Amino acid sequence: LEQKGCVLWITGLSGSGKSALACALCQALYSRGKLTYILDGDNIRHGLNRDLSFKAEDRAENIRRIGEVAKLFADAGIICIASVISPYRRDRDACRELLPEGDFIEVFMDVPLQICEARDPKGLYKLARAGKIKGFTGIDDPYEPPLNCEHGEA
Ligand code: GGZ
Repeated sequence: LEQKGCVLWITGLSGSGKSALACALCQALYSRGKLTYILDGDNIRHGLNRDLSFKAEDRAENIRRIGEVAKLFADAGIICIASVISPYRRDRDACRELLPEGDFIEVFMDVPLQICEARDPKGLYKLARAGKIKGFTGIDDPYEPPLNCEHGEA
């Protein structure tokens, strides 16, 4: 295997297109003969992280575990694509610290709440507005955009 592993960390609101970008990247890299693996927040919350809620400390633990798993994939020479809201800058920065300089590439889905909410692919924003989901990111829970992501200014 000639490939060197790394972590592509895609952060942004629900409905911003993180999973779609991860999928497109995975296909583009595959067609170039690269080995990739996607860690998707929504999927991992059904398995590895099914014990975690959406309160701040559980989001932090969710991100910590995903960061550690992503590092394992990178160590194995795989391009690991993490697509998770990861709303707290501190939690993302802690994942960055796990990897050698340059091996953690942070990508910000810079899509305004208004657009994510208009898309509302799973109807979750509607539920959050109705108060049926409490602590929904962007509605009544914070999202801190990156200040130092790898693809230009936030
Ligand atoms: C944000 C929530 C919430 C709350 C359920 N806040 O768009 P989705 O549906 O398919 O993906 C979202 C997913 C977020 O999981 P993450 O592990 O990426 O979040 S974090 O990084 O903040 O830990 C959304 C759904 O779970 N979802 N409740 N309250 N998103």
